[in-house]
Amino acid sequence: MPPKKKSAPSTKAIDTLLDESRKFKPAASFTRQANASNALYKEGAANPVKFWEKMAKELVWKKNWTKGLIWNPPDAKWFVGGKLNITESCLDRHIKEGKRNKAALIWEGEPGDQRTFTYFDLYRQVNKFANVLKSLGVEKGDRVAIYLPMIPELMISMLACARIGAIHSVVFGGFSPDSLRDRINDAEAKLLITADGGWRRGQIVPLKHDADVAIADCPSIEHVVVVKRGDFLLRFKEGRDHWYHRLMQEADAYCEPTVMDSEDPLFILYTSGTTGKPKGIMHTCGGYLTGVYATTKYVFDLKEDDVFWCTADCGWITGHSYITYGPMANGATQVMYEGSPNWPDEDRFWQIVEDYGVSVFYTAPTAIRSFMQWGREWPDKHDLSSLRLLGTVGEPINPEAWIWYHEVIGQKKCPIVDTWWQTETGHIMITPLPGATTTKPGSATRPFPGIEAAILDENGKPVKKGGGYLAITKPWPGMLRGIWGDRQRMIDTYWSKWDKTYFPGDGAKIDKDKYFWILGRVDDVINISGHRLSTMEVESALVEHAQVTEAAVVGVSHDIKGEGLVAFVTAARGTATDDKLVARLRDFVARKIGAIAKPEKIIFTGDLPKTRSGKIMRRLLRDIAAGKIIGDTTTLADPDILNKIKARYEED
Ligand code: 7RM
Repeated sequence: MPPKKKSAPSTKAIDTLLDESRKFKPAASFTRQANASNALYKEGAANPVKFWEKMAKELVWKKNWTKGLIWNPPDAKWFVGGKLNITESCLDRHIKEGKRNKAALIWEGEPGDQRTFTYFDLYRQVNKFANVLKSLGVEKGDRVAIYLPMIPELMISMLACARIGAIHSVVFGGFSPDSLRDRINDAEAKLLITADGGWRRGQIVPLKHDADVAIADCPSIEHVVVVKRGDFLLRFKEGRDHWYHRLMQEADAYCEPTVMDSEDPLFILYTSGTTGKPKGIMHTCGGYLTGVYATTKYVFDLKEDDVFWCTADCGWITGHSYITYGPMANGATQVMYEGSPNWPDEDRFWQIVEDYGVSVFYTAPTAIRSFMQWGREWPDKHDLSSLRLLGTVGEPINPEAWIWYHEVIGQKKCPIVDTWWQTETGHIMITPLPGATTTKPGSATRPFPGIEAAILDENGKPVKKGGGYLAITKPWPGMLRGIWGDRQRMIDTYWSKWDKTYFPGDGAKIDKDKYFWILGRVDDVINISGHRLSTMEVESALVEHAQVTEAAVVGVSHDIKGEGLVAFVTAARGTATDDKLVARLRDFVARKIGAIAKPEKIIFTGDLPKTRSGKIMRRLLRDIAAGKIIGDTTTLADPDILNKIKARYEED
């Protein structure tokens, strides 16, 4: 007999059980100096288009736009008729307006080498490299693939493309030759920028070697520019391959910025969907820069003296928006680091914070959970008093991780901005405004001014209380303009659930103060006896237990309940992972959120399967729990972990 499944009532999308009631009011001392105040919310709500036009006016334009927005769902045009080259906002204006000798980029390599670029240095390098690209036949609208480690040349390459109107497609340096090949071929890139190698955990990442493997099957590639990062072995193909430093020696110092339409493409960035083929998300010049500029200014509260550090790689959207474009458009000083957080030791990040006096720090919950596991003795060894604001992005942050971040890293004095957004949204969408918004651990709080979001049910009706689907109900400047070469897929994925409303694919709940709590991907919602639960809430309850550092919860089919829960748990260092702990954890979950959420099974594992950007891949754990053949693992950071978990699961 097939299992009897009760289905959820159609109006109620997700039940929510976890209740977090701690609140953190901004300190008066922070509020007094903050870039944002509550008035900004009012301004955004009164007239979103006018609000964004005001933000756009703070950038450099060659020609003013005639209309703020033309909205033909799902197509938006922002700052219509406006002309600009975004590098003038990121570089030229700063060297004209007193920041010529200000440090733009303070870079540290994993082996400990350091390089600092003033705004003038960066401006020079970008201009020269733009001329190099031109000399190799790159023209406006051509695609350029970038496959580099986190070195200054990565940012220089991106900005040089933008200078001449070429569309960059950055491929994360940790991706395999196959992934690189598919992305180059999809975009038909003409030129590839790579390096002889990069450093990761003391090992050389042989980028040029991997690139050679990839481009053996890339007919569109005409030239390869190779940055010399070390003394790494490589093969050169005469006529096709060129050393970056050689070309730079001969390049002219100034490159006239190509005049771009506000709606001309700026870049493509591939994001892997749940099914195989990655989607080339397209962003344009005027709207995207306006969105990242304004969110950087108000969410990170940047001041002339700040040292900003976003720990992401430029291979992800976070690195595009909050390393290359947002901070540069704000004339900020920022730190860039090449390597891993636990090399040579678990305090590398805190050493960097101390050495450079980092004041605004932006990282991912997965990193914070690692720090927690490594223990507070590592940050405690360092002077972190320069920090004044902390941020998170990438996944829901469990309240316990939030509190740890607040107490151990922020020393109880730094506001935390939990920022929700996506590759597709281009910039931060839901976030506290530091100094203005009272925060609640685990909540991304409210939409950024000028952004309108809602929680809807399947039929597009607002969910008044509890959980549903997150929806963005008005167009915003940084919204994706398409998927490269596949318009229908963009419509199907994001614009088909409801009318004229964007569907990000996340579940969320709203509380009585109209705060948003992101519950994770809707694919991760499970149905136990007719209750639709977000696995994220069960994970948060588990992480709250002192002996748990990380947890991933998935659904498996269950004869009576329809679905039951399996929890994969990483225990705190030195914990005995025995049956007693299993019993304690099951009881703990029952107490925290209710008996319905008690896991059927708890499997202890040293690590969880994660994407290369650190997101837990529950889909693969679902396959293990269901005894299925494991699905596509190409985006997995460390495939070995999966085999270990599988063996553990089958043992159990
Ligand atoms: C910036 C980035 C997007 C997905 C998104 C969510 C999840 C990101 C948060 C979050 C809860 C957050 N782009 N996500 N930020 N969930 N709270 N603050 O990560 O395209 O790589 O991923 O990440 O599921 O849809 S992304």
